[in-house]
Amino acid sequence: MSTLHEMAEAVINGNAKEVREFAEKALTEGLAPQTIINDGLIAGMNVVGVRFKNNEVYVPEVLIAARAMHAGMDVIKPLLTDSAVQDKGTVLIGTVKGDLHDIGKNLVRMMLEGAGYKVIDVGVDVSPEKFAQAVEEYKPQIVGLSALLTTTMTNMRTTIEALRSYHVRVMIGGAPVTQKFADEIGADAYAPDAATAVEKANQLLSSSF
Ligand code: B1M
Repeated sequence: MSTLHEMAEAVINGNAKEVREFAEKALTEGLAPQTIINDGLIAGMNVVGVRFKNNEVYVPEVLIAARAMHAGMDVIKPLLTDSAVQDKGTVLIGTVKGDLHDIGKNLVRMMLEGAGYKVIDVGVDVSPEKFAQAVEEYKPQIVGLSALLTTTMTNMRTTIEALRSYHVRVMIGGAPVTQKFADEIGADAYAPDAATAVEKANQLLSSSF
C-alpha cells in the first residue's frame, strides 16, 4: 500500500499519530504538499463523508477523523506557508451563519497563506453583520465565504447583501456551492477547491473593480 493510501486509511480510522507519521513520510518521499492533501488527507475524509451519509459512522467518528486530518495538515502547513514570497493582499474568510463546518475553510486559508496572502479567519457560524463589522475593522480586498449545508448556503446571499456598500470582492465555495449559485447571488468568484481559490483570488486582485 502506498504512503498516501495508508494515510487515507489512518484518517478514516481517526488515528492522528499515524496520520502525522505518514505525512512526514510522504514529505521525505518527495511528494508535493498539495498531492498529500488531496490524495491522502481529503481522500480519507471523503470516505468518512460517504459513511456518514450512509449512517455507517456518526458525529463522534467524523470529528475524530477530522482531528486526524488536522494532525496531517499541521505537518504540511509550514511548507505551504514557507513558499509565501510576498504580501499580496488581505482575505477575510469565514463559514456562514448556522454552519459549523470548517475543515475546507481552513484548507482554503492555508493555501491562501501559502500563496502570500494575509488571511483573517473569523471562524464559523458568522452572521452577515459580523462579516460586515470585520470588513470595517480589517479592510480586506477579498471576503471568502464557505458553506457546507444546503440550508446555510442561502446565508451567503444575505452576507453578500450586507457587504454591498463595502469596497470588497466576495468569493464563495463549499461542497453544495456551484458557479450557477454564485452567479445568482452576485458573488464575484466561485472556487470548487482550495487550489482554485488561490487562482480566483489572484484573478480578483488583478481585475479592476
Ligand atoms: Co457535516 N454534513 N453535518 N459535519 N459533514 C456534510 C456537509 C454532509 C454532506 C454529510 C452527508 O450527509 N453526506 C451533510 C450536508 C447535507 C446537505 O446539506 N446537503 C452534513 C450534515 C447534514 C451535517 C449535520 C446537519 C449533521 C447533523 O447534525 N444531523 C451537522 C450540521 C452542523 C452545522 O454545521 N450546523 C453536521 C456536522 C458535522 C460535524 C460537526 C460532525 C463535522 C464538521 C467538523 C468540522 O468541520 N470541524 C462534519 C463533517 C466533517 C462533514 C463531512 C463528512 C466532511 C466535510 C469536510 O470537511 N470535507 C461532510 C460530507 C462530505 O463533504 N463528504 C458533511 C473535507 C473538506 C476538505 O472539503 O469542506 O468541501 P470541503 O471543502 C473543500 C471545497 O468545498 C472547497 O475547498 C475545500 C478544499 O478543497 N471550499 C471552498 C470550501 N470552502 C470554500 C471557500 C472558498 C473556496 C472553496 O472560498 C472562500
